[in-house]
Parts: sequence; C-alpha cells; structure tokens
Amino acid sequence: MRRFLISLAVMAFPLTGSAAPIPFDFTTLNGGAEGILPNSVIVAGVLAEGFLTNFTPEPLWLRNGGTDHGLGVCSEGNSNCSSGGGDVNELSNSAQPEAIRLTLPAGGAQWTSLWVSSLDNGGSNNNESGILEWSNTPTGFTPANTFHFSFNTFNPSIEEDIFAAALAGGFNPTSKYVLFIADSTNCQSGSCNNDYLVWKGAYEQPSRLLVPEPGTVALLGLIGVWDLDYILIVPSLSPDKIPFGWVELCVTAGFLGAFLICAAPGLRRVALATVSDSEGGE
Ligand SMILES: [Ca+2]
Ligand SMILES: [Ca+2]
Ligand SMILES: [Ca+2]
Repeated sequence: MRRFLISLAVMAFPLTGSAAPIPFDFTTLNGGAEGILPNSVIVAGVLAEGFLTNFTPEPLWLRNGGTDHGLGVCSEGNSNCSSGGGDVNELSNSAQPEAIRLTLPAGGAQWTSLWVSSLDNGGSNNNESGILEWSNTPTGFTPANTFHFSFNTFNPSIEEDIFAAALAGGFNPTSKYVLFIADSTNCQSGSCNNDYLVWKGAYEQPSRLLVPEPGTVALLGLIGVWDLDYILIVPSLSPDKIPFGWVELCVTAGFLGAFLICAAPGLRRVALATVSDSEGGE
C-alpha cells in the first residue's frame, strides 16, 4: 500500500511553471535614436505597425526624450516629421487619421499593461485624446470594442498605463490585436490636434502545466520504492552504521542491469505494439 501511495504522490504533483509578464518598450528600438522607422517593427515578440485608419501602411517614427516616449506615425513625409514636432510625427490626426496596431505573439498570450506617452494639453480642447480598439482579427475592429482616453482622464500625467482603465471600460486583454488611433470626435471646427505615442507595455503567456513524461514518473517511482526498502530493511540489518558505499552502489547497479535485461524483451513488444497501432489507425 505504501509503495502505491508513493507512486501516486509522484504522479499527483506534476511540475508547474509560472508566467511572469514579458515587457516590451519601443524606445529600445534603433538604440533609442529618434527618427523614422520602417512600417513594422517587433520588440519582445510584439509586432507594431503604422497605418492610416484605412490600413494603408505608413512609416513609424520614434520619439525618446522628456515626456515624449514611443512610436508615432509619419504619414506626413520625413522632412515634415523632422521639423514638425509632436503635432506631426506622433500618432496624429491633424493631416491624416493615423493608427498603430500591436499584435500579440502566438501561444495564447494576453496583455497586462499598455503605456501611452505625450498625451498632453497641447491639442484640441487642451485635451489630447485617443482611442484603443481591440479585435481577434487583423482588421475586425468595431465601435463596440472601443475605449476612449485623454489627457484629462489621467491629468496631470501625460505618460500613463491605460490598461486598468481600459479593462474597466470593457477591454478584453486576450485580444490578439489592439489598434491605437487619434480621437477625431475631439476635433474643433474641422481642426484636429490629438497626437500621442505608443510607448511600452507587457504581456504574459499562459502558465504551462509541465506534466512529466511517463518514463520520468516511472523512474521517480522506482527511486521512491528503493528509498522505502532501504529505510525499512537496512536499519534492522545494520543498526550501528549506515552502509552506503561502492559495494551497495555496485550491488544496486547489478540488480538494475539484471532488471533491464529481463525487461528489455517486454519493452520491445510495447514499442512494436505502439507502432502497429498507429499504422493501423486512420
Ligand atoms: Ca503623424
Ligand atoms: Ca502630444
Ligand atoms: Ca498636440
């Protein structure tokens, strides 16, 4: 019975893995140097892409100083973005409506934080505003899955993790795709000035249940049984000292070898039966 319980205990406690959040920070791109970037970049497995809101690809732009950190979109042309400041080279809507899409890596990951930057009062209504949308298809964003945020939301912080607020607003953290856009509902008399940056965040992969291979379970069971017999039998035969040296190890190795010689023919048949079974299935 005790042997059975030991084997059962080994099988009942499989090894488990913990999932620590994996951070990503777009200011690590290009050594943190400000300027134009390709249309798409990947940091720590997260894909970022620059677009107009109709998904026309546009170059990304990196800012990295003061309270301006992260990715903007440069649909305005390199020279305009170089000279125009944040109203132009950030994710903006003064010229054309721009967007940045982030994509989670495969494997069932989910978002745990999403930071924006440069969300300040230098815009429409002194209140730069943005929208987060989420979807599980690349372009399947709908008004139903939308969260609005603005400088006033986080006043006086212009760099903010919007994750908790978005979650309270219905955001689904398992959404594979999130889309940041500038909020055009905040425009005044046709003039839009809602520019901000997509800075950094984190995601976590699901905990993986690391179930030991059957061979590992069997080996641990054998070790447990060996320990049990050693503790039960050896003290009665040698009460004054614990005999554990080369002799005992060699005797154990000898019996293990004898066991393997006896077990090998049977194990071969198990292997053959497995192959035969897979070949016969459809
Ligand atoms: Ca822009
Ligand atoms: Ca701004
Ligand atoms: Ca602005």
